[in-house]
Amino acid sequence: MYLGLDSSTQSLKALLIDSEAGKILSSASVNFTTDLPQYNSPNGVLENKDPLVKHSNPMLWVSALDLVLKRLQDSGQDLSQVLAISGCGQQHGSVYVTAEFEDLLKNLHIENSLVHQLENGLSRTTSPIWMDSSTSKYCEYLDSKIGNRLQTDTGSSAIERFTGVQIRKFFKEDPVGYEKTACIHLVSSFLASILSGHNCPIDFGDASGMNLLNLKSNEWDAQILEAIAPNLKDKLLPAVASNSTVGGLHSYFSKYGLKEGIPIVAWTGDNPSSLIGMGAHTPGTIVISLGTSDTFFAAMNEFKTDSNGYGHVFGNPAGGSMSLICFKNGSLAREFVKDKYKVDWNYFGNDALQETDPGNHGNLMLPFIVSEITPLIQKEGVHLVGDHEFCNESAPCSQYIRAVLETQFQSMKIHSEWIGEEVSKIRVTGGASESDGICQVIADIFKCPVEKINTTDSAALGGAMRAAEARSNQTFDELADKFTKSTQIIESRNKYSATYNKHNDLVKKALQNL
Ligand code: XUL
Repeated sequence: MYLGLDSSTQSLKALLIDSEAGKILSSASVNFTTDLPQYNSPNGVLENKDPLVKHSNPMLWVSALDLVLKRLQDSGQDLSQVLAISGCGQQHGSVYVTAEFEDLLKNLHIENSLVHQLENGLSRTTSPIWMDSSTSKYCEYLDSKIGNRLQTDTGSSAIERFTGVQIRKFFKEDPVGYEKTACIHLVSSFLASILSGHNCPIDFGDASGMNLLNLKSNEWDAQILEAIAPNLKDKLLPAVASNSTVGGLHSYFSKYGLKEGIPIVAWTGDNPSSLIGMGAHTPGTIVISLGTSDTFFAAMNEFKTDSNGYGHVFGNPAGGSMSLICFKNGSLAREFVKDKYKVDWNYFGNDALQETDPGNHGNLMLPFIVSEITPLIQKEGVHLVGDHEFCNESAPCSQYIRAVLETQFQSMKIHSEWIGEEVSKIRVTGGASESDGICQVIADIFKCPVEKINTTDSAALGGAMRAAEARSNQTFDELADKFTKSTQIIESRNKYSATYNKHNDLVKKALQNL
């Protein structure tokens, strides 16, 4: 048995697999809003007056770790059979710990909760997460200090949510807190550290979301580190390959029936983990993940960066690189339209699309319910483009539903053009991917078949598969064959090709006019 965990924005999930039999044995999950209301963090985020600031309480994740393992144990599986554990976390979010943190980890006692024993080990009580976009001035600074090399060496130009500029903001706003910080973690390495009982390194996959790792050498970039904050090198452990074993399970976790000392394989980011869990570890398959954020990612044949600055290159946990593009207004925008017109998901993802025509007669909706990452839009607002009736909001609601979906996926196609690699299929995951109607829109816009697979927890599954690959003789190809078989294929329809070419031009123009 191998165990995979996924600490995402809104929940922590655990998934147990039998890697030989190709079976998912059990899963458990903790919802941050409903299961841990005492943290006052609806959807996993702390409230803040400034809409650009998005922080979370790291103790929420720690509390969830105890709870999810308890729930997994209660599901009746014999956890002493688990041979190794890995996992992943929401990307970019950073956790700041003091020099005492490592002692607290080492001395964890089975009789107390993790939160009770670790809460005094933080040098910053909150963690900026990927939704934060309050660092534009630090991005300008970093770009001016490092120039174009920032993108060609780290895979991304300076990005608001990336950890480098978040660290600089902390150093500038709270130099004493920064000084007290002995080690800076990502969500992934923070949770791996708790399992292992010592500070664990960040893997190449998640480290690429920091603007600090030189992807040519896979080492922290000395010049960038210096530009961010003093002595930063001392606060980061050297990054490691994703299949490294970073520790053995601390005896604390024997309270859940797990065996002390089983290997902990380096944790990675949720998107790199999903690349594995979707069976997309080799080039040719794109993954579109429709979650809190919509993400687009794929293994890459060659290292190439986005001259427009929106796309990223991350380390692929299976080796080589992967592309990633993140859209913050994913399900948020779909939910906004669904709620505005008081319809249910079935109507949204099926009937509304039957009632309207592909291309929507050129009617578009650019929905920025929160500030957007791709393209960078700091001001919220919903923009309607099209005929008089549509722009006056007097068209049937089905048109607004088609408009939001088509514009989102066309924007995704436009913003992924820089990758320029051959694609044979798209695999979809996340809530909205269950709708055949939505998958058909994706297939028609991308002109490519869309496949569904039978797990919705691809990031947690990727964690379990990565643990199995690193600690057994099974390869990712073999594991993907067993765990990621396609269950349904939705073909793209040639007859709409010209309609969507025109639609592509319209969306490009609308984006330029924003
Ligand atoms: C990726 C990103 C998000 C988070 C969500 O760059 O910011 O997809 O990883 O958990």
